[in-house]
Amino acid sequence: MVTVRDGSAVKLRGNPEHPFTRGALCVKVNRYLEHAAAGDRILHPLRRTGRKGEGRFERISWDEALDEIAGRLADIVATHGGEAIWPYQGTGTLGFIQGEEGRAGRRFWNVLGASEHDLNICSRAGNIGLRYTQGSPGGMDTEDFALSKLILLWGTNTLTSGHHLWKFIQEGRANGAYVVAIDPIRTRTADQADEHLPIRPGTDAALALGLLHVVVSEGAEDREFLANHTLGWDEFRAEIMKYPPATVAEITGLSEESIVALGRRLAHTRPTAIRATMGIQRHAGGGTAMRTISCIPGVTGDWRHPGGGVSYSTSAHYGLRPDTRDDLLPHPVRSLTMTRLAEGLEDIENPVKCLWVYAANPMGSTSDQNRIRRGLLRDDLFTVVMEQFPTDTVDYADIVLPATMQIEHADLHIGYGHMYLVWNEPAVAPPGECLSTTETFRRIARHMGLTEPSLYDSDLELAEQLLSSGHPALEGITLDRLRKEGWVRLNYPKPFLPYAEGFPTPSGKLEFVSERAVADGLDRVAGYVPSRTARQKRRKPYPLTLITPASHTFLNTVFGNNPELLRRAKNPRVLISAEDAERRELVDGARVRVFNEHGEFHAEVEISDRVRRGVVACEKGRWLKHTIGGANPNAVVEEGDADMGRGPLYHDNHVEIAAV
Ligand SMILES: Nc1nc2c(c(=O)[nH]1)N[C@H]1C(S)=C(S)[C@@H](COP(=O)(O)OP(=O)(O)OC[C@H]3O[C@@H](n4cnc5c(=O)[nH]c(N)nc54)[C@H](O)[C@@H]3O)O[C@H]1N2
Ligand SMILES: Nc1nc2c(c(=O)[nH]1)N[C@H]1C(S)=C(S)[C@@H](COP(=O)(O)OP(=O)(O)OC[C@H]3O[C@@H](n4cnc5c(=O)[nH]c(N)nc54)[C@H](O)[C@@H]3O)O[C@H]1N2
Ligand SMILES: [Mo]
Repeated sequence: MVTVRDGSAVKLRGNPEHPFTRGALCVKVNRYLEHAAAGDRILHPLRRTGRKGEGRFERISWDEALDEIAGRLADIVATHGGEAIWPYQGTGTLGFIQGEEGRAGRRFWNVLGASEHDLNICSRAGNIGLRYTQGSPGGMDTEDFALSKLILLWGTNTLTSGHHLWKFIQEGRANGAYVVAIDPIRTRTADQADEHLPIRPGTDAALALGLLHVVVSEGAEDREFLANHTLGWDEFRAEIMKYPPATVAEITGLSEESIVALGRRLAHTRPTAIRATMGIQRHAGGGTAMRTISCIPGVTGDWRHPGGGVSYSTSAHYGLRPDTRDDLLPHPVRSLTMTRLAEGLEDIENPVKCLWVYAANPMGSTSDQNRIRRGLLRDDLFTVVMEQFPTDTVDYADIVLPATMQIEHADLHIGYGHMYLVWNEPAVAPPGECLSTTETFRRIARHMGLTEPSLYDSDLELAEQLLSSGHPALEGITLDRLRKEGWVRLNYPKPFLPYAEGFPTPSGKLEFVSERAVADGLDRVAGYVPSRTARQKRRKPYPLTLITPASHTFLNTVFGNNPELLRRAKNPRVLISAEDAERRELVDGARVRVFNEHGEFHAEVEISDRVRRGVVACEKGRWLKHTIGGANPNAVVEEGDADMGRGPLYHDNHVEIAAV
């Protein structure tokens, strides 16, 4: 809720009546108004005057910018074909009108025949893994954690990356729930849990199988559920039998006792809720890890109990279907993969001639930073960046277009951790000459003389189209009502049993074995695929496993230029165990380089018992230009693929550390 005085936003607060947030904001969004009014905000179109990467620009008018863009795009389409354009859309906003969920701008790109953009950077591997088992990545209503008796926080840092859930966990605890954090790092969430299992990275599927081994040994599997609601139990049971606790202790680096103890708890505690978010799947075996973890409630029957099941994301429950008008494509086009930006920019057969970046900051957020830089330096690449701030990516742009922020444009939002549809009414007029994503594309289309009428649909028309998908979750939810009430809960009962009427898999059951997985070249039975770093325990010359999780003070790279948040975040730190530090003669606070064959970044060493031996951690989200050494952890992240959907490998890299 924004208070406006004389046309300016003067106060921002959460709405205390919102059932999920109850008015709480996070440390970052608390500073949103200050951020929107920041002195470095981009307010006008810019044209590059210096060399690429220097970040020197001159102010130009929108007309000049549109002239140049229209000319260059028409030229590229005529000479190289539309597929030479890569519309590189990121997660800067997840809105259905302005952002990636609605695939804003795609109708325009379809008319030009631009390449498809596969936005797989965040949660894809896990989504696919869950689809094999459950048929959908959609899981529990997170509010139902208040009903759970055992809560596993598995590869998720709730208090940092999604703190609204915490109050429901606390409600569950008040009713006797036991909370276990499973994370190689003792995060602030792990600190608050009843128990922390410091698992070796990339071995979670083995732990899932080991826990189920104990469940089966206890005779606690839900036979009725297995018989009527699952597929392939005999085969999956045989897989489980390969993972007795002693073997799993060996693989995961956890004690056999702790595995047996948790297995027994799991065997005898109904309902058990598993909150597993994106941390686990940023690994070479990450899709499989989510697939196998999601088999657990199939064995325990937790899906039949309110407060039981798996929670990864709720976004699949919404049923909004953006109409990107793929019928407008002049011919089928290739798809370029977001996690493979460096590779895409190196393609000489079918070169990318225009990189159009919006709501993304690949210089800071994407794997293999040094190769991306080389790609962005290409003289023959026409780069346009739609941005709010002079990010590291903006420095490489030919043309920069000033973008609105949340308080200045209309949008329709879902959540991936809750069940409400939210309307975002603009509170103030955009500053300077900033334009929303939709308005920017409407203006370019008009400037290019494009006649397709749907390119000119207004934001409210787009919202109406989204809401009229006919999905039962949206029944009775009109735009009028949303605008009046601000948010509306989806049409689902409370508590919510998402799979009470069966699973949306081919068999209608929870599938421990999957023919679709076989067709995709994967194992038939859910099992264990180690991550790269778990596969090679002692790989020289880069023996340490680097994890790069969410930062408490930044949102990916958003807010990475906010002076107060930068002050609080202090210098980047790399956490290392005392044994690993000692072996390298590193002292606490020393400046080090973290490096491998791909590059290096600098940080201060923090010797800490929060990380297990062999594991080091440094948070994501730093701007290169505001960081010592001018690089962030993505300089050492390999541009490789997870086992599903070509997901990224952010937590699965080998490094070495040395004093500078
Ligand atoms: N404050 C803040 N909040 C955010 C974000 C942010 O940048 N800052 N980003 C937002 C976005 S876009 C996303 S996708 C989510 C991401 O938020 P999360 O889903 O929480 O993902 P991560 O922070 O990548 O990782 C979560 C935890 O997984 C652990 N982990 C890493 N590897 C493994 C493993 O092999 N096994 C296990 N068991 N654990 C492992 C990490 O140590 C980390 O503590 O957060 C959102 N919320
Ligand atoms: N090492 C490492 N790297 C990671 C991760 C990790 O765990 N470790 N996590 C990954 C994850 S989960 C994600 S989702 C990606 C995020 O990576 P990206 O999708 O590249 O997103 P951000 O880095 O947050 O940059 C978003 C940019 O969009 C701008 N922006 C915000 N709103 C708008 C808008 O309405 N319009 C326009 N035009 N611009 C806007 C912001 O100013 C910001 O500069 O990063 C990934 N990078
Ligand atoms: Mo993300």
